[in-house]
Amino acid sequence: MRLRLSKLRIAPAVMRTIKPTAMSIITTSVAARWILIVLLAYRRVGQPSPTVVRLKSVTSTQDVARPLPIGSIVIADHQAAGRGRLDRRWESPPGTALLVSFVLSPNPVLSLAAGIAAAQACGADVRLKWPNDLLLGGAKVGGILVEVASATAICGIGINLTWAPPGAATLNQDRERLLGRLRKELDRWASADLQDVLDRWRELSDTLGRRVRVELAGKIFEGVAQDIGPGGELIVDGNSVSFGSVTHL
Ligand code: BT5
Repeated sequence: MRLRLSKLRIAPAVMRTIKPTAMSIITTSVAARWILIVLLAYRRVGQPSPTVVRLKSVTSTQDVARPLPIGSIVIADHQAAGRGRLDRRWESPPGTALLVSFVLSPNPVLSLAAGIAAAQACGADVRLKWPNDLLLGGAKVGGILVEVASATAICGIGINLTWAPPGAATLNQDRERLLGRLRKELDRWASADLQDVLDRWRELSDTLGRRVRVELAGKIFEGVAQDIGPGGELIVDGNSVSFGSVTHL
């Protein structure tokens, strides 16, 4: 049976969806074979995956993704109220950026894992700045925002493609191809071992080894970013920094 099906060059993914009863019909008549192949191909190609939501304009992809089940992905051409951390705005004119939110299982180092996935999807020139920036040539080209809902984590990723605010960078890549690579990388890194995430983040980091300024609520200090701790916190001159803003000096 396998031999005969493989002679028809049916994609392995299609073969997996063929039930045993259908298998016997397939082999009884050439016409029935082709009808079934066309129907299966239509089922796979003709209907988009229900977990991927594509929209022209939203307030924020994070808001659309929040009630959706794990595995869902929301992509928009434009956000009227895109946001960063700490109530900051994320700006991008329509059609100039990859703006996407993934509904994932909560994970204490998801922001770092998503940074790794995004950097690897973008290419070798993109580096990571703690806690959530993607840098190209030292300028911000993208950012990660993880928001925890009741039993899910909404992981928002924005990457500038053809427009960036002053001082920021653009990646100039095809949005769909970038999204395809990002989905694969995120599949892998969102469920990777903690130690693998920490090790890979260290390798991609542009922050470690630098002098940095840390701004926490009402407190500013400078020091050398030495390492990240087991929860993804930044270690600056022996002090553990779990949130706040970091400037490379
Ligand atoms: C971030 O916040 O970098 C996280 C950005 C996440 C955006 C995505 S898009 C899809 C999903 N839906 C959303 O609503 N959000 C996510 P933060 O580190 O707080 O950086 C925000 C700061 O970056 C702003 O205060 C600006 O200074 C700057 N900024 C705003 N838009 C930018 C852009 N397009 N490129 C570079 N920097 C920008």
